[in-house]
Amino acid sequence: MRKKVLQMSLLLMFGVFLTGALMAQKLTTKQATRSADYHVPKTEALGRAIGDDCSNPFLIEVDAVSFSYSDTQDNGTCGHGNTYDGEEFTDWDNGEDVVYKIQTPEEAEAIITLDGSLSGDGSGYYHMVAIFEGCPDTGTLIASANSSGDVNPVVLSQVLAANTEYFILVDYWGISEDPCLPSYTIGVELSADYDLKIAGVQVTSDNAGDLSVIEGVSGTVSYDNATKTLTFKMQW
Ligand SMILES: [Ca+2]
Ligand SMILES: [Ca+2]
Repeated sequence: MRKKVLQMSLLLMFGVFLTGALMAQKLTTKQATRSADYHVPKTEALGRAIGDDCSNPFLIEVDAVSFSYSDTQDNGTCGHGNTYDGEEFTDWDNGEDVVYKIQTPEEAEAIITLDGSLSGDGSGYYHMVAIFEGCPDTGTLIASANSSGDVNPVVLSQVLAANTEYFILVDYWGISEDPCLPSYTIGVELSADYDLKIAGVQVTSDNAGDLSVIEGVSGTVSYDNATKTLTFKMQW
């Protein structure tokens, strides 16, 4: 019996290994069809249109956490110029790009979702998203993710510090006949876990406004993290 279980485990492990290897091969094949080392000519002029670069970015204005934002660009990154094209992303930033600026009044976890269209030549997904503290060419890269040829949407999760200027870069593995991401929707969700638990339940930006949803908590209970105030409104 034990031998059989062992055989099955080995078989399962081999299967997982094989699936992983096949997936890796698939991705490599897809990416290999995309010519490398081509760069869309860099745009030097600054801020011709909103989103072109960090001198004139799309602004994501966060008044309070929790926070939700969504923006759809029907022309994608097209027409916004290849402003940012460095070494750190190899080919993933050599096409036209768009920039967003975000600042949060309190520390929060950001989940950034970039839902991009298929490439202009229909061969796959070639978009990427990155977050920088400061402008992409002079600031510090915090996190990035790309579509690896066939991953869409691309999701990035990152804790943002309070009152700090961050820029989100949407970029593309451009080639001469397909220099920009044809269209996309970007979503940003901010939420926070506070240093407080009630009845064993974590207080977050999502439930702070009405803690009576927690089992065992009655009356109207809320928490304001800015002033660290827990408010009970008892009913007599
Ligand atoms: Ca640009
Ligand atoms: Ca670029």
